[in-house]
Amino acid sequence: MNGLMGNKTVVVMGVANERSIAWGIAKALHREGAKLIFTYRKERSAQKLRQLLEQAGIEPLLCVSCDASDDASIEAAFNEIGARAGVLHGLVHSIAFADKENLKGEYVETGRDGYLLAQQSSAYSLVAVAREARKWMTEGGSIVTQSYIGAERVVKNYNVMGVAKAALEASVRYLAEDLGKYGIRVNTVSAGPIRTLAAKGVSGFNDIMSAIEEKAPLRRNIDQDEVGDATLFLLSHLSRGVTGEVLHVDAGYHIMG
Ligand code: NDP
Ligand code: N5H
Repeated sequence: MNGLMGNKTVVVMGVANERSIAWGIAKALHREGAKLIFTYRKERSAQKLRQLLEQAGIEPLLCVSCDASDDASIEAAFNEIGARAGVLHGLVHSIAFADKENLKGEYVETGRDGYLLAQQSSAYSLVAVAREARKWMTEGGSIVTQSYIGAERVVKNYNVMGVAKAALEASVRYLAEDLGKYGIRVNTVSAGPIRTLAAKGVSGFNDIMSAIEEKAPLRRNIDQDEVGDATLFLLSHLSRGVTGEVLHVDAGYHIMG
């Protein structure tokens, strides 16, 4: 067995390009010997992914399309994944979506459609994929999702996504209780801001990064590789006693008043 993840198969959802948090996670998992399966939504992401895998010399077990806001798409993807892999040991959920119009101004203006879009793509999607993935986690497993401090506190402009991340973190706890009896753990990483495609063009992103350089105990921002290593820990045997947890990978920013 080679590395921390030797003989383990992990599904990674949410690589859009080389800046994606999910790509930082995939690199860490590959380094530690995991067999990898990827899901994507847009064809553009699939093309990027294939390029990245080739450049990095990673041979995936499977790449399959999966729209996390569509139950039929999730079911079809996990049926194909199960048929190929037989057993799954890990799942990385690195997916969120909200309408740009709902990521600025006042939260009180959020309409029903925008609220539901954020919730179903960013929070319910974890519940739906956990339900499908657990069918193949017959040797126990570990599920890790990505959150942000806007789940716990009011962060300007995060608005509807803060409420979706609060639901995501509560879901992590309820899923941890449900799946614990099968030896499946469920945790989340709460990352500091990272310049990714999803973060592109959102209001206030640069100001938040500067505030962290000033205020965080480590006086710097964090990167995809640091989130990758922390997620690797939560997917590996090293974290076998940890479930239902929110692990902050944010240079310590969350402890500051
Ligand atoms: P990316 O833009 O790189 O990744 C976002 C991913 O979400 C894309 O791969 C996109 O796929 C996917 N996605 C969105 N909606 C769906 C859907 N319905 N079905 C399937 N896939 C979907 O950005 P990040 O890496 O930054 O984001 C990953 C996670 O990290 C998110 O949950 C985000 O909230 C979280 N996070 C990010 C932080 C940051 O500062 N960047 C900080 C803390 C948390 P496609 O393009 O193919 O649709
Ligand atoms: C406080 C902030 C800054 C303001 C809020 C940002 C929220 C970002 C989250 C969501 C995921 C962004 C989003 O859905 C953008 C889409 O409307 C448009 N973009 C896209 O469609 C691109 C092409 C695709 C790849 O994006 C998705 N989502 O599929 C928070 C920041 C400091 C930290 C941050 C950026 C957190 C986070 O959760 O991502």
